[in-house]
This record gives sequence, structure tokens and C-alpha cells, in this order.
Amino acid sequence: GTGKLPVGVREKIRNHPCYSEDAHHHFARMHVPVAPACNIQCNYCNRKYDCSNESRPGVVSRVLKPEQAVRKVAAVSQRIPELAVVGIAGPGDPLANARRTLHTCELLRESFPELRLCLSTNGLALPEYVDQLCSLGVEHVTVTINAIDPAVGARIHPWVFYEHRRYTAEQGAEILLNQQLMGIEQLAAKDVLVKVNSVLIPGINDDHLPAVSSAVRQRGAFLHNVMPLISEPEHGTAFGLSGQPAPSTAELQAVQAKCAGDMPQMRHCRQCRADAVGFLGAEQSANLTAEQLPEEG
Ligand code: CLF
Ligand code: SF4
Repeated sequence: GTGKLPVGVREKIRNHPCYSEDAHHHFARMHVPVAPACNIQCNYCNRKYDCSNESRPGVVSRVLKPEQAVRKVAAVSQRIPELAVVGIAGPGDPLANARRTLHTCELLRESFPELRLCLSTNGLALPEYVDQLCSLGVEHVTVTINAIDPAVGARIHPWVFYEHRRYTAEQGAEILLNQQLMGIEQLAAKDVLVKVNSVLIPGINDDHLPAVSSAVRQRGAFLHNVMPLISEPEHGTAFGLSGQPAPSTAELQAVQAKCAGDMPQMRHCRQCRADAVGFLGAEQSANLTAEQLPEEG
């Protein structure tokens, strides 16, 4: 749990439904899907669906323009007064769409200064944007890190697109890893609360995630969220087609328990869609779709 954290941090996570398990019954979050593109390839991703780092397969999120996102936040905050956090989590990578993402943050900061801004990224472009994210008041960032060894990373991320060219295999995985770790350190130095998500992929990184946990804790992340691979053929490409199994609940819990020696674990993640709205896991408010919300105004 998060009980051992310093008072200042506890205050900052008090009403964030993902960062505080206690908060998730009382405070709601919403995602605005403003980020369609991605700058890496994950073997568990199908670009037709939402970024699997933070989401599950289903209906494709309709991408919103920044101004539409602000209107949606206005509509949701009227319906759900407990709305505390607005996150940008896809359907691609928020920082591979930096202009749209930063503009959305800017508009939200102006219109809804009381809402917390949250971002989830694969981390490849993170060091480039740390300063801007901080000056826009983004207080929470999630970085998805599935491996701390490029040899393991290369089995999960076959390529990254970095500084105008594509890097494959271990070379790509190493660039991704270095960028992720640098980004975490920079954010932590600026008191941004960094959570790390890891997708548990049996046979690929299950034994390896405790090492990920201790490495990211050393860099200043303070919460680790080990999420199960969603093994549905339409969701994954390489893994899905080769029949890569999803972990059982027992396997997931065993890995979370091993990682818990190093840092607090999130165990209430719902693997939200990039357009999720409402309380985590509360069926009555679960995920109003864009279609249920007014298009304008
Ligand atoms: Fe969204 Fe993610 Fe922010 Fe939460 S979700 S960007 S940290 S506001 Fe939360 Fe959903 Fe799990 Fe993400 S339950 S998938 S951890
Ligand atoms: Fe897909 Fe997200 Fe990975 Fe990009 S970071 S390839 S959108 S799962």
C-alpha cells in the first residue's frame, strides 16, 4: 500500500483514483483521447485499438481535437462532480502527439484549474517534454516500462522511431529504456509523481519485473502497476498470433508480491480505455461513451 509515504506525497495523491486505492471509490477520472499516433511498436498492440499500455480492447476510441476534449471535460464535470483527474492516455502515445497533448493540457489548465492533469506514455519522447509538462502543471505521469534489459525489451518492442529514424531489436530497446529512465529521473527531480506500468507477459518478462521495480524505484518512481497482458487476438499482433497466453490471476498476484519488496504496488487498475470516464470499476458510472455525451457545448 501507500501508507508509508511522506505526508506531502499522500496529500498529492489523496484524490487521485489510480495513485490512491482509498481514493478510487470517492474520486473519478476521465481520459480524453487526443493522441492517435505512436512512436514505438509493442508486440501486444494493435493500432486499430487503444494503446495497450493503459487500455483494453473494444470499440476504437474516437479521437478528439483539443477543443472537443475541453467540451467533453466540461460536460462530464457537470454530470460527475467527483471528477478529480483528467488523463491523456492514447489511443496512441500522448508525447508522439506532443502538440495536441500539450495544447489540450494548456486549455484544461485554463478552464479547469481545480482538475489534476495526468499523462501516460511509453517514455520515448519524455525527456524532451519534461519542462513543458511541468510548466503546464501536469502532476502525475505514468511511464510504461516492461523491461530493464534491452535483450528482454527487444522481445516486446521490435522497433522505436527516434530522431527521424527507426531503430530495431536491442538497439531500439536500449534507446527506449534510456529515455524512460532519464525521463523518470527528471520528473522525480521536479516532484512529479511518477507511476510505472508494466505489462506482465508470461515467459517473457515475468521473472524480470522485480528488477524493473527496483530500477525504477531507484530513479524516483513511487508506485508500480503490474498489469496482465490482454491476450485477445484482435488486441495483440505478434503475441496474439503466436498464442501468447495472458497470465492467470494467481500469476499476476505472485509477480506483484515479488515486486512489492521494492516499491508500493497498485492492485486496483482497471486497464482503462483511452476514452474512459467515471469511477474506476464502478459499474453504474462505468465509462460513458463519447456518444452519450453532447458533441458541442
Ligand atoms: Fe488515467 Fe492512467 Fe492517469 Fe489513471 S488510468 S492516465 S494514471 S488517470 Fe488508472 Fe486506468 Fe489503470 Fe491507468 S486504472 S489503466 S492506472
Ligand atoms: Fe501500441 Fe501503446 Fe505500444 Fe504505442 S505504446 S505500440 S499505442 S501499446
